[in-house]
Amino acid sequence: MQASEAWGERWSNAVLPMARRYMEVACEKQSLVCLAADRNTMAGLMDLIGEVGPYIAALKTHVDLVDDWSLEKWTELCNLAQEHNLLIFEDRKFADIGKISKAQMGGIYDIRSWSDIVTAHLISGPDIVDGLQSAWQEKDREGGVLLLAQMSSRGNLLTEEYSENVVQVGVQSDGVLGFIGNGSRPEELKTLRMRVGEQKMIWTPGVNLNVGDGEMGQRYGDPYEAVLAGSDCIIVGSGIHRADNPAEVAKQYAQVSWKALINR
Ligand code: 5BU
Repeated sequence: MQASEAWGERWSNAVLPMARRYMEVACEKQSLVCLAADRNTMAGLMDLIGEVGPYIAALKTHVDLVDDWSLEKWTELCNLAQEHNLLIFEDRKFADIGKISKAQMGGIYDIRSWSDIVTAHLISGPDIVDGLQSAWQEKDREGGVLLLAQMSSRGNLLTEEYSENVVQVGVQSDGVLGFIGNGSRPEELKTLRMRVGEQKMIWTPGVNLNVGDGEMGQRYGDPYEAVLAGSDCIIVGSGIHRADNPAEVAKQYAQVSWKALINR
């Protein structure tokens, strides 16, 4: 199926090249799954990507939780992700002023050189998006920022009013790929989608085929419901990487997410 057909208005309204790239990859793979690869060894990560690579569209990393991290091994991981045609998404949750966030795209991890997408809070104001975009530009790379408009964890401090303000600023900003929405509460996602409109993406953590409470305040909603409510990408971590057969389970998430998109 053509991306324009599957994604409809989201495709025709997309401004950022990264948005279309994601929609194309999702169509090729028939999967709206972003794997949250929260394993803390390089070998564990490589095994996981090797197993589930065919069933996912994006790879979400936390570069700073790996015990045996090295630039050489990380480059291998990025190459493997590229072989599987995955977007690489560093969930760094930048929050500082623009120039420092820009500098933090460098450093040892050099996130600007391999990430396609990063997350940011808008707590410090709109210049954070320009800071992150200019870090990619200096490396002649394209990227997209996902702003946290909601979170999946219980008791978080992202109030309705705050969320509305994030959306208001974010929809106007070319460097913004979209927003993080809370996958554990479909009704919150619906409200978010109404506010966001049809142009920007909503990516959602806090989804699992086993709905309910997770560890340390994490909450899970149903991935099918999340997509129907307006999510464009389901971010799944332990549901896949802790499963006995990650490939089989990743395939299930892919099928559920694709079916939901087509029905939407
Ligand atoms: P889980 O194992 O599916 O619970 O992993 C969820 C991942 O999504 C994990 O990497 C979190 O850092 C990430 N996440 C989240 O769970 N909730 C949020 O609101 C945001 C990110 Br933003």
